[in-house]
Amino acid sequence: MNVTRRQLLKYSAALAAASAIGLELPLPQGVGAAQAEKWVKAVCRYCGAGCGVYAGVSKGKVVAVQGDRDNWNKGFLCIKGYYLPSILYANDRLKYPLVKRGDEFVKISWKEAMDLMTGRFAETIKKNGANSVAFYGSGQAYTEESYFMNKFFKGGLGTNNIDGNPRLCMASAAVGYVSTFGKDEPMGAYDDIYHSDCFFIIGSNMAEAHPVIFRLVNERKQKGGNVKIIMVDPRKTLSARIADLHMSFVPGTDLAILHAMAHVIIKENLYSRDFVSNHLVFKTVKDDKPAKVSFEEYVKFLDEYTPETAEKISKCPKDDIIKAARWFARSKATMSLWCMGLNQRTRGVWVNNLVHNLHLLTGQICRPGATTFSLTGQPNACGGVRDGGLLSHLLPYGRLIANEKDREEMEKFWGIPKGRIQPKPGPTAVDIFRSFNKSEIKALWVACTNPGQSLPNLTPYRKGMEGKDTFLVVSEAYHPTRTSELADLVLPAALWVEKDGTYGQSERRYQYLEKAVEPQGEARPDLMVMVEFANRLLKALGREDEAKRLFNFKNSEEVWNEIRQCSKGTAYDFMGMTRARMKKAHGVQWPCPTEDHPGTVRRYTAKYGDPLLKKFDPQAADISFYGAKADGNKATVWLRPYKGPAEPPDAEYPFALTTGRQIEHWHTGTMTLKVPELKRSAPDAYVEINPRDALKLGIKSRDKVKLTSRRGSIVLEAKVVDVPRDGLVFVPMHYPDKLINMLTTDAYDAMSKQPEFKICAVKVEKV
Ligand SMILES: Nc1nc2c(c(=O)[nH]1)N[C@H]1C(S)=C(S)[C@@H](COP(=O)(O)OP(=O)(O)OC[C@H]3O[C@@H](n4cnc5c(=O)[nH]c(N)nc54)[C@H](O)[C@@H]3O)O[C@H]1N2
Ligand SMILES: Nc1nc2c(c(=O)[nH]1)N[C@H]1C(S)=C(S)[C@@H](COP(=O)(O)OP(=O)(O)OC[C@H]3O[C@@H](n4cnc5c(=O)[nH]c(N)nc54)[C@H](O)[C@@H]3O)O[C@H]1N2
Ligand code: SF4
Ligand SMILES: [Mo]
Repeated sequence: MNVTRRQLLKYSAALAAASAIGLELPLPQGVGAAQAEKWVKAVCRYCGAGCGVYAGVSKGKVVAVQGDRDNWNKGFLCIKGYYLPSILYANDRLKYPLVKRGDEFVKISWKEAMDLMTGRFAETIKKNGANSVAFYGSGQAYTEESYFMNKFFKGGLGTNNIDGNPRLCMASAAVGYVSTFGKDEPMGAYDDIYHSDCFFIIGSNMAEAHPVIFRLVNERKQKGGNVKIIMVDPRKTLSARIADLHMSFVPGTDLAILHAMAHVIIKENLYSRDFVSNHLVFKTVKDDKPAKVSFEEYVKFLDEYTPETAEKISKCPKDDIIKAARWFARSKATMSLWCMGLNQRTRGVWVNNLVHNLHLLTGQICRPGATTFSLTGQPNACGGVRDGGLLSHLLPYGRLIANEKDREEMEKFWGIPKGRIQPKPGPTAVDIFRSFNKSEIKALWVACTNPGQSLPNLTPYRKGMEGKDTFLVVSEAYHPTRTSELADLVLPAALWVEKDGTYGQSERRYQYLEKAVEPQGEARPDLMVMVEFANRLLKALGREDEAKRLFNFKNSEEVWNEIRQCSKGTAYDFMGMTRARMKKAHGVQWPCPTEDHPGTVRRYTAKYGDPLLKKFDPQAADISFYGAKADGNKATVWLRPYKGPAEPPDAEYPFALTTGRQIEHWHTGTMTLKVPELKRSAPDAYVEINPRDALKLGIKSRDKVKLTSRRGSIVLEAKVVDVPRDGLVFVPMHYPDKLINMLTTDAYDAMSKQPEFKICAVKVEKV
């Protein structure tokens, strides 16, 4: 079936508008499908859901996209997926390297660009050491690209000045999993949605940010009999409209709600004694160190978190809290799903821990439908950055910079001298830019991310990026962006299926994307630019032999094969995911230790098929949290006291500002704002304000409204809708000419270093 643009828009609206979702929705092939001469297997460029797609190619161009019916998404895509072809052919695709001369960007050759870049990096390193350069990467780069840069910076240059934008996104979830279970990444899978009877969705607007996963939740609700959906969000989002229970509360207070749910679960005897005694330890923090406590001490800790107290703190009705606790504990299988509403918080790790606590106490974990599942933001935040270790404190596949044994293991694996990897974690995202502001970092390469728009509290960082004595290189597919406009050198990047590589997504699913078409103009795959850079730079530093031995990859497959070896023997283990197999498969879930292993749907349970369980914990009968070896393979229930946000509203700034997403657009809009249909559907920024607050302030829809925080102000059109709760306003993050991050705070979580994009205090005035 070939559909018109109008039909496609209607289809996607239906897919998003929860109430309209039915199983009868036809599967459109996308605009232009009839012209396709061949279909190339790939994955959607956007969210971490990782929908399988086929790209339709005609005369060397991608002309259509259709969903892969043999993949988990069963052929369904959201509106962004269907319009992928347009992003390749936008007018502002960058086709040549550009250098800044005065106020202008001038076209130069690749040779000149690489000479300039390696010259500047080499000079800086020779004069100031390796810690004077840095790389800021992305959860949207391919796994091979992230792994290569990580190896080059930590193992080649010997600096940990390398971090990625998942620090703004998944860091709290990653640290949450590690602190509770000893290892990162969810134990469950999308398959759990088919078996769950209670969905606890907290701080996630799935209908707009993960529409095709949300479709599965709806399908389950419609087919599953008495299936309950609890939605915990201070906005009544599109997702909240299908909830059986929408729990609204003052932003940043949900820690109190989660503790009160645990309180009810204990008081009403709804917890699992078996789980508590066999699989859990309880911990608090004393003198800055984790300290074990007893179950009884935990129960005592919960005493003060009665539903009444939680209601006082959060303004969420206590009856809602009690109801939620009962549904959560009593359902046959409960699945939690969350995203930035939890992670982008100064208490991001803690609130992640508290969700895990509920699953552990009730034993709602490690069986079909019962699991605690972090939704991933970017398409390769899991694969390239969390698993591959492109964060300043990590080494690949669960190893840590701070752990001597892990460093030695990687030094041996990479074939570099002992002691090359520095023992101290490097600066994280925000701190890289703070150092760049102070010229401590003097040369910075930014690839596949747009920090000039996406960092919080932009003003100082944009000033730093423009700095005259520092050197900023930006690899981009478009120009200008709010980052490339500040660069000294801009390198043109091949986009999406103009190159091949691997994504690792939400449910530990790795997928290979084939190359479908040639890059445009002189654009090159980032990986090949990185390889050339590494070889030239080491040569300039007099280490040509090492470059040839360690960094001379010819293609992504060679890097992939090293990655598989690097994962061998770890809790990840991709040995079974050969390139040949990945080309044919519709995604494979790790651990996958051998070529004939089908991949792992559920981890930490022998009964449901974790192939590594007996290897890491030979004594285990069934469930074992073997990532937490030091705790006897038991998971940790953390005692995390309630703390509010860094900048709550006050008399002078009486509203909370929250920021986030719309279904049509992707982050900084460089791609989706170039798609005419998406731009028409969502053309401009706005501020959502509810009718009660609007009435008090004399504001109507379309009025101009000025928002002011302690850091900046912005004028936006008002959209009066009953979505945000009282005292809360919402602004989308997507619009380059309306930089909402001029207002947001760069206060971050002490453990994950993830900034609190979700809450800051503002004044709201009619202009
Ligand atoms: N269309 C689209 N989809 C995307 C993306 C995109 O740019 N566009 N980006 C992808 C990426 S990288 C990410 S990280 C995800 C993000 O996906 P989501 O996290 O689902 O999306 P957001 O809109 O950022 O925020 C989610 C919700 O958090 C709520 N929230 C705010 N404060 C609090 C709080 O204190 N507690 C709780 N519980 N909730 C709160 C907000 O009201 C909002 O509805 O989306 C991915 N998918
Ligand atoms: N206010 C506010 N700010 C936020 C958030 C929020 O909720 N609120 N969310 C945060 C989160 S969760 C995230 S993930 C970040 C996202 O923030 P960014 O990563 O900065 O946003 P993107 O627009 O995804 O930037 C990716 C860039 O890479 C380019 N690109 C695409 N493909 C390629 C390629 O193959 N190679 C190269 N070199 N470039 C390519 C795109 O054109 C785009 O400019 O934003 C964060 N900022
Ligand atoms: S849900 Fe995410 S991965 Fe799937 S089509 Fe939409 S943007 Fe792409
Ligand atoms: Mo994200």
